[in-house]
Amino acid sequence: MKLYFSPGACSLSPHIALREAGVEPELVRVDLATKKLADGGDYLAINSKGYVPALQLDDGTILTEGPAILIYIVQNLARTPLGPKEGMGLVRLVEWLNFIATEIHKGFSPLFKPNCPQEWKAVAKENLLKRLQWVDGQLAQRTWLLGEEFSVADVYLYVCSRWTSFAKIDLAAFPALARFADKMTQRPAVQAAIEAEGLKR
Ligand SMILES: N[C@@H](CCC(=O)N[C@@H](CS)C(=O)NCC(=O)O)C(=O)O
Repeated sequence: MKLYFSPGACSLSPHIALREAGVEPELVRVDLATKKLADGGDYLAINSKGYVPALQLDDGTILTEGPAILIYIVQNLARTPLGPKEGMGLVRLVEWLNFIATEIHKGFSPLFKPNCPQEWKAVAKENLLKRLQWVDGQLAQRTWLLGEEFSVADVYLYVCSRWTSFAKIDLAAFPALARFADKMTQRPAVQAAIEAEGLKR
């Protein structure tokens, strides 16, 4: 199984989830600026959308879109549960994944774009802080996003929380989120993925 990734980007979330599932993926690094692979290959031939992550299954099938890949891992690969596979439980998981993808992940995006006007960045940051505040309130009441059950939604939120330092957001302002991120960092799958992506400080 091949995971197309860029160090520390949102592709870290399926990377961690795969390791949580007991799968060590073959990592293929993508240069997001040139859309080239380490061997000079064309990433656009793998994922014509040009962004990571993409997961290539052993039969050659390519999956894209982080939340869809996470659901695939939950339903097909996890040896120990990484979230509900069906019914209302799955609906709740998708509810969280969509929130993280559209409100948190994409909330950070303008802050990373050098060509984004400062006024736009300021508005984006204000909105993102509101969302982080809300998540902080949720985490103050539960162990994991789904309650007592650890899931791929926690992995995705953790990966986004790592971007706060780059965005000059003090995680200490969100104590429950900071505790959650700390707890996530202790997990062996997280440590292994961070090491494999060369992110260990
Ligand atoms: N909708 C996509 C978004 C993925 C995404 O934003 N990937 C970023 C890294 S976190 C990327 O590759 N950006 C480079 C680009 O868009 O050219 C998903 O959920 O998987």
